[in-house]
Amino acid sequence: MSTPLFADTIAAVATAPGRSAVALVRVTGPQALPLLRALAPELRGAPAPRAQRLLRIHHPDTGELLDRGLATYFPAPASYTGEDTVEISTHGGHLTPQLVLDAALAAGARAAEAGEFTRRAYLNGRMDLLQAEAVADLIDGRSPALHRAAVHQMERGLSRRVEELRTAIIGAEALLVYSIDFPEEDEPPVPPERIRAAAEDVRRRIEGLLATAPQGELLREGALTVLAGRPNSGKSSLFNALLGTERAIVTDVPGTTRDALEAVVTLEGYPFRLVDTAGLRETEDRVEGIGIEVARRYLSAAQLVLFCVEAGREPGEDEHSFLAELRPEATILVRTKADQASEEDQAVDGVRTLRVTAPTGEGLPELRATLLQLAFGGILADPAEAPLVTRERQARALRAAREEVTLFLQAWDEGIPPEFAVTHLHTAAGALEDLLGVISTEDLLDRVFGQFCVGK
Ligand SMILES: Nc1nc2c(ncn2[C@@H]2O[C@H](COP(=O)(O)OP(=O)(O)OP(=O)(O)O)[C@@H](O)[C@H]2O)c(=O)[nH]1
Ligand SMILES: [Mg+2]
Repeated sequence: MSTPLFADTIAAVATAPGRSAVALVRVTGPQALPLLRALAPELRGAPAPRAQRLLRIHHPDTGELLDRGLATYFPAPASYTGEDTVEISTHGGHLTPQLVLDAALAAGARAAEAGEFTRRAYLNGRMDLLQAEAVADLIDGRSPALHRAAVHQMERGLSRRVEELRTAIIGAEALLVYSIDFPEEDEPPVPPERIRAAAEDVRRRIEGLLATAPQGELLREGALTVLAGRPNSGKSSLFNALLGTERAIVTDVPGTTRDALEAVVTLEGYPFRLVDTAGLRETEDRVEGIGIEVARRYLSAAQLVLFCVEAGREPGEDEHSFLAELRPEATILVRTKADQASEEDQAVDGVRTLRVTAPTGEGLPELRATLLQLAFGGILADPAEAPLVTRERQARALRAAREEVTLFLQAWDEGIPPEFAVTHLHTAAGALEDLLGVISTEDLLDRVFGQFCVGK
């Protein structure tokens, strides 16, 4: 067996603190098994790998009985971290897991830092950096859609694609090196068009992955959806109806909502950041004026706008000109209070319109379906579970790779000698290696693992 990378043994409570049936204390490192023996002197011989064993857990110094728990021994390398690992399921609650952890520390373990288990898993070659990020997404993700993307990424969906790209670049590099090494041959060993085509193909595939980045960011952040319209047009009522709770104050006094209210809601498994805003009108009131300013700021950043106009009321000049400023593909004209007007309203040219009655929920299913389609249509249309670029780090590395391949193509077309042009391909492959974490710096690892929770 290879020598372990880490000499020290670390321990942490891997479950969230608080009242619960069970909790998990994890220990990993070369001393994991001796440490378990120190906590459970009744243990004789080597425990069967990966089998649970009911043991009394004692403090190693005082001998005090702390709990009875199920311990599992995972010998290296078949463990999460790739090292000898012991997991002890203790009773939950505020005290017991902490006391068992203290006992493990007294027996010689060091308290693990956030993300340290996964960092070791990565450094011991149990997963690549993209998979480690997927683990974090799996823990932090709040929408089923991001969860699906994370599971896909944990199964190396994105990693495989990046590896294929890297292989393709290295292949093109090899063709070039061949021409550099045998310059005396009359016929170029590899036709220049073939090298150009290979590089262009790589660039297209990088573009394809990068094209998923906006969708990935949407899944992470939620689609910013802003409710806007004149005072009293029913924005807050609609906001509450979409949330399913009475979050915003609703009254018949125009100008009720002063500040922007924000809430995250999951519609059909996809995340939306809904914002209710102050009604738009000319006002002398300073507080209301500031609220309207805030509303405008949200509107300029909005991915989707629900522009509310009561059914049965002809939109005014102000509303028409406001609508004209919005992007039609990102706007829904919501005719609110549909219960108060039986007649269909005249359509506004080029603007998608829906009728809703917030208090009864009429029209809401159609509104939800439309929101889903507008914000996440791209993902919905591609059920093939295409890997998604979900983080800025990933997008940055892919952009760097694309840039270098483009520079290579320019150099190639300008007839720059291959031994110089090839450096761009080399750098492009390097960017993809950073993405996978083939070679990584401490600094990069701190950034990736610093956001994890302790015990993972
Ligand atoms: N009949 C009926 N009344 C509604 C409906 N939606 C809202 N209302 C009423 O319209 C009034 C204004 O509703 P709000 O939701 O507070 O309107 P708003 O656009 O948030 O108003 P501001 O915050 O002042 O800009 C309240 O009295 C609501 O009860 C509806 O679908 N049908
Ligand atoms: Mg309101």
